[in-house]
Amino acid sequence: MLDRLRALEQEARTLLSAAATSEELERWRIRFLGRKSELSDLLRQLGSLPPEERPKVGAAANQIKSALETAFTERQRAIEAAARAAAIAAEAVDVTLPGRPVPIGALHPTTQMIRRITEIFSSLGFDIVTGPEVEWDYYNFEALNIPRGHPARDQWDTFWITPEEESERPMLLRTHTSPMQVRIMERQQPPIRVVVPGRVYRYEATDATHESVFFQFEGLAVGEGVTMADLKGTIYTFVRRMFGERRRVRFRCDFFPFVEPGVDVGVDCWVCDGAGCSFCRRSGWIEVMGAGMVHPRVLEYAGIDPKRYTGFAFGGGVERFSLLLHRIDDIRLFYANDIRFLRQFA
Ligand code: FA5
Repeated sequence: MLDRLRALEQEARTLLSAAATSEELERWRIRFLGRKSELSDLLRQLGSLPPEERPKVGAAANQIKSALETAFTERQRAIEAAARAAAIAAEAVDVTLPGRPVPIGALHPTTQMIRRITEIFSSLGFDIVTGPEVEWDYYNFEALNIPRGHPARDQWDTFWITPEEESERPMLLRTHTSPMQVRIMERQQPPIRVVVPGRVYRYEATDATHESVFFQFEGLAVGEGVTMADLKGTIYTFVRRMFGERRRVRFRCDFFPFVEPGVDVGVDCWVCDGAGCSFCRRSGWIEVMGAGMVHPRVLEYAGIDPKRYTGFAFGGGVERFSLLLHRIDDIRLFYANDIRFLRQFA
């Protein structure tokens, strides 16, 4: 029986060191230390041994049992520790992995262009102000020398706000930023130098160069002795900073009811250097904005003495500048929200 006990211990130790998981360990425990194990059987048979052998074999059997129990506990601790280490390793952060990119937004091309325009005028001493998009008919038309029935109103058809009562003054979505000329002059005496960027609305069919909602910028300078030379100097500087220092600028007569004289401002084509190409429609020139000397009647409307003060005003389309500078062929791309288009300006 002693031999059998020793052989059993040997076998148990070999298999214990091979057990790698807690399931294998449990199977081992049932097999070698469980109630139905061979060792328990042998212990139960002690009574049938001759009395002189009993103490010796009994002591050896009990010693083997407790030795196996100790070995089991040690093995169990080792397997648990290994499992914990594996779990920690699985959760570990690999600090050498490259980071995931964080999506970063960018300014809309129209916002970028407004900033570029206003930065140039700021550097020339102009203040930047904004005004209401919902405007009285008075500021959008009347005070700009465009009375009711004036044919120029057809050029700037707009969206009207339905009045709640017959007697209410007519309101509309402004068709240009020019109403701010009057608003500014009403609240400030000269000298005045402001630029007004903002959204404007027109009731017209959209196409590659026309939107019904778009942005303009307005400029106004009023003071004593302000002349057409000041207007030209300001626009020369602005146009060259915007379109390139080598550009030539052309002023041609044009009509806007709120300026006299009125001009349209052209720049020689920067694609062909004025020779004529498909970009400038073979003319060599590109029209970029309207301008003129503030009409005396507009000064009067705003409460400024036209005998003492004179001024100039100018205005242009923000998207038109982007179209021209980036050679984009359709204005509708700006507000179609196609991320592939917008990303090109990021
Ligand atoms: C005006 O709106 C005048 N208020 C400009 C002005 C200001 C003249 C001060 C004199 C003194 P006009 O209607 O031409 O003018 O519009 C000015 C610019 O707005 C145009 O040159 C064009 O670039 C842009 N624009 C006009 N209509 C549209 C449209 N439907 N879509 C996009 N841009 C437009």
